[in-house]
Amino acid sequence: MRVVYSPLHLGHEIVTETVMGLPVPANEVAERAERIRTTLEADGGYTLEPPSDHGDGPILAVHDAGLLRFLSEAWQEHRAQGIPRPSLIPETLFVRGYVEGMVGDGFTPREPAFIGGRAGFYALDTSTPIVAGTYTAARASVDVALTAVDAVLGGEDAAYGLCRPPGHHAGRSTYGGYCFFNNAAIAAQAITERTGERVAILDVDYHHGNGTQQIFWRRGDVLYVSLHGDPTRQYPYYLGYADEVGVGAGRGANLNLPLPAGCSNAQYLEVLERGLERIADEPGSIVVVSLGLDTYGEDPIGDLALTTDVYHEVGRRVAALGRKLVILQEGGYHRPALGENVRAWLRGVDGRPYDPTPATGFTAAGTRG
Ligand code: OKP
Ligand code: ZN
Repeated sequence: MRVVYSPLHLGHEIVTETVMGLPVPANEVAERAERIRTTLEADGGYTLEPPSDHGDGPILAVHDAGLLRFLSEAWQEHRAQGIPRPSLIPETLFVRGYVEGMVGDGFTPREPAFIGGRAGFYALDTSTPIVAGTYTAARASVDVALTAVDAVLGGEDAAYGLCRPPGHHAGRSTYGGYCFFNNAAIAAQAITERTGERVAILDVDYHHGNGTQQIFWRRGDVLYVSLHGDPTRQYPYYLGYADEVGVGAGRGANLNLPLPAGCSNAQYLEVLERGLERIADEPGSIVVVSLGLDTYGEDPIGDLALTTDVYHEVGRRVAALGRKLVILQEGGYHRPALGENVRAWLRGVDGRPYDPTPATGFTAAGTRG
């Protein structure tokens, strides 16, 4: 399988994130992508290639021009305004209460000039710091996704984009949840434009892909199916409920499958079947997968109980749809097992058996050997 990877992610070097106002060690760190890369290289069945530059066009087909401009300028502005901080975190967030009863009634929200307020105009949370290399990394991550699309449109059955930073929380005009541009949405949009076909997105990250849902909410040509921790207890909290089905032409083209805490492999596979049945009902030859491994039992921010061997089975079942797959990396924060979990998933897609790499000390059951 072709694997697209860019070292430019290394410039998005995050040391701490803030959670409920306090700094904690960052989860979405460069080591994640490096662990995946080295594990796939050691496997020998994957050929790594760099992304090619796809320009602004595919980003602007999905995102607001203001978000792109903000992200492209944010770090320099932050520096120019003389703020001696290692990263840019918004001072305020543009929450709905500011303008409740005003929007759509002769009032248009304005983007401020001061960077602390400007960041909050676009941010969803305070856990997504911007550093010197963030924009370059986020652009490379989009190009990784689009190069994986090129591989599949060029005839490959499946391609894997080792995207970092991830994308599925980024909305039309918002960044957050460690995401800046919505790689999967940009990929799906590019596929619909280039093939004229319908596209399905299967999001198996532990978190609901609120950005992807929002971008395609009114669209009937892009189906969004997501399995995730129930938003009553889990980020992104405000979206991801089962009764969110889309509107207008998009009605019925959004399927949320919330999962209980402690969800086992068997329970998970049952819910997965429902998602796959919905995708099988949909016309189209390509599925975009938002692949998160934060469903793993040992994930520091997830609360499901999946083990490495189930990822092989999930990959196998997704491939059994008989569609071409553009598989894009999202989350997964238990770094010691992350590479193996991705490798198990991809080997399932390839129809190759999975045995743990001995050197990692991990068994298929996910316990330290
Ligand atoms: C991104 B992706 C940790 C709070 C973390 C943000 C989670 C973003 C997940 N206590 N909040 O979907 O893996
Ligand atoms: Zn996640």
